[in-house]
Amino acid sequence: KKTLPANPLPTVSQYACQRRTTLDNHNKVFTDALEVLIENYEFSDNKGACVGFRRAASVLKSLPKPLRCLKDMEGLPCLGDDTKAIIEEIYECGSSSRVENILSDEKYQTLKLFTSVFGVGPKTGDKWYRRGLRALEQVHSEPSIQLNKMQAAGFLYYEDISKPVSRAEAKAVGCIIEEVASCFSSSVTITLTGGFRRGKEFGHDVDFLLSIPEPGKEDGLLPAVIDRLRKQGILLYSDLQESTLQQWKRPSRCFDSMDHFQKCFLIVKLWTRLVEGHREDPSSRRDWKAVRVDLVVPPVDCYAFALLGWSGSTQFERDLRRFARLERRMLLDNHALYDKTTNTFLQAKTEEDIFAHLGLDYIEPWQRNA
Ligand code: DCP
Ligand code: MG
Repeated sequence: KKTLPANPLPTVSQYACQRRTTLDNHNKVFTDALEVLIENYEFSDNKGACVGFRRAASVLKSLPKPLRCLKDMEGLPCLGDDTKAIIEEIYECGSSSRVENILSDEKYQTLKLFTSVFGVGPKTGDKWYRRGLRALEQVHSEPSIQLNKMQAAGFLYYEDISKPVSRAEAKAVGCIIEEVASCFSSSVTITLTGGFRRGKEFGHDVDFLLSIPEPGKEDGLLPAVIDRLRKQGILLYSDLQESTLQQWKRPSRCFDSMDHFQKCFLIVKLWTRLVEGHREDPSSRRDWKAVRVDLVVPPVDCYAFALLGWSGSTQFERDLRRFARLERRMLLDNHALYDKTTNTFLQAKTEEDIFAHLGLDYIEPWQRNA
């Protein structure tokens, strides 16, 4: 008869959706280092290399305490040889030479700067870099560069929107959106999603789901919201995307694909006096701040899927979909859950319903910071 060890280590799942990951990251030294590598691979569009490091960083974020020795890594999933070597070097030298080299690399620094502009992704950033441009000023004063509407707004409001948005600012934005949306229909509900729903105190934007309980009533909601914001003089930028929902379409296998809901990406002018706890700063030149806001309007029968999909984190979403596909033969996206065994769509009214369909314990939003 085999005897089990007296105190077996709790096993850590390879899937973020089977772990509880709060914002209390005990292994920040390691995950910060891995995130530099991930970002650098994203700049060079090396998806394969990103995946492994993202999963490794996510496992480390879920641990209840700091790794104290190399032995602590034994039995943890998703830690490849590269990751282990980096952790080992940080133990021994306090930092990783591979990470330090990236941090001091001119191309990395420049792409980080360029992609910090709203509307500029790695491809555009790389194009500008190859043209010899190194500073935002240079891009702006280069006559041969045609910025699109989004990038032009990104440059115009760069100072504000490159700063983090606080929870108090997010709340103030929520009040404004609620007010303008209720003019369209008194039954509109608005839910804060994204990082703030996961308990973060700061974000790069504010994400909201807007919903109207009567099916089919949501058409026209976002145009009306945008129109009202414009009339109030607080709309600085808007990009409205009409719904391209095809109800019959099976959820795609593509993880990072955008969903098909009616949505808009906005920049709004937030009067600082509307922000709770705001204190007048006499040295400040302006009494407002530009804030990035995303509004999404899913139809009622998709609401739970949209809420789960927009609450993140991105890694948590990736692993939910991967778990569904590989462990349950199901396809999950922001619209629906499809069971390939029975060829049926599984309905859900709440996020709890979706976890139950997947045979997963419910993970609260603040435990999804994978
Ligand atoms: N999302 C996703 N896949 C993507 C982009 C987004 O699953 N490729 C989901 C998860 C995100 C949510 O949408 O949590 C909102 O996107 P944000 O980029 O606003 O991410 P966060 O709100 O989590 O971060 P931040 O606090 O920086 O705004
Ligand atoms: Mg966000």
